[in-house]
Amino acid sequence: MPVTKDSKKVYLTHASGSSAEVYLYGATVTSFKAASSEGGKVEERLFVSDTAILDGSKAIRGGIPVVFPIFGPPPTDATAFPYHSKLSQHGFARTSIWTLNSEFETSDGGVVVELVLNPTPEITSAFPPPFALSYTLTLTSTTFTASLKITNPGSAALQFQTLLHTYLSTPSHLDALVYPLKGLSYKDKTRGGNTFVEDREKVDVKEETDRVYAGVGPEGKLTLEYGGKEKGGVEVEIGGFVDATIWNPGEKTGSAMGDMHAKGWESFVCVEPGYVSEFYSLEAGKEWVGKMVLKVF
Ligand code: TA6
Repeated sequence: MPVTKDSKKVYLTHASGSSAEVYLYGATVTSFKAASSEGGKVEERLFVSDTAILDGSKAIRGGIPVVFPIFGPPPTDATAFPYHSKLSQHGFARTSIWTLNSEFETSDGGVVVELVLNPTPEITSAFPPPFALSYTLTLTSTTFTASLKITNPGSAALQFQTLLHTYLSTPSHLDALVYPLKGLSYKDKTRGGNTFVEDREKVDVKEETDRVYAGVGPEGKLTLEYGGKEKGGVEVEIGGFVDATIWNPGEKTGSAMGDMHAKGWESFVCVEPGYVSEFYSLEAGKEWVGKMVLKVF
């Protein structure tokens, strides 16, 4: 069966042997297993902490958390953002229960599920602006596509930030490289949030890295390459999103995280397509789509 489900998760299985899993909680994808080429060894491509909280009491540490309608800490300007300023870090999408709305196969055998999040009374009490989220996930033999459609059914503009907080598994963070980022400006959260211009052809995360690069999209592609003997990696194709955060907490920050297993930070690089450098203002009745395609190699 290409799609099965239980009370907590939806399971996608492709004829090639690739697979994916997504929690209804936060619409958090927690597994994408695929071979680098047809007939190759099927391997897990996402990182989820061994000590991730999976009972719905906290955002899942790993996989692909959905960030909406804010990225990072809430804005401090309560006049400009009376509702966003009261939200928790990264917003409520990643800690809300989504609904499986549809499932189907494409003509070339891709397995597709759509999850939706519409305002619940709890959400509306904290965030009154109307919105509708539709999250379409597509699995093929070597790719996984996440497409987030944000609709504004209201009569006023909807302000939002959004991001797919993708934890890509790596044999070691020490020889992982992300490119191309050279020439892009980035906000460095490890250096007071100041802005710099990337001068490296390939960016490593040997030190704690928390950088929001602007101008990666709206159409673009980043590559995460595993160095060393285990050559391989993941291409991250971006559509709609204009920014990308590159994050690895390193030992000091990582070891202080209650839901990060010991040395967990050595096994992932976050490559996070987003629209986060500013708030997007979605006009009444309009929709916006952000898309990420993971292609393993
Ligand atoms: O995307 C990077 C980041 O914003 C970091 O600053 C760090 O806070 C990370 O997200 C994880 O945030 P979380 O709320 O999931 O602990």
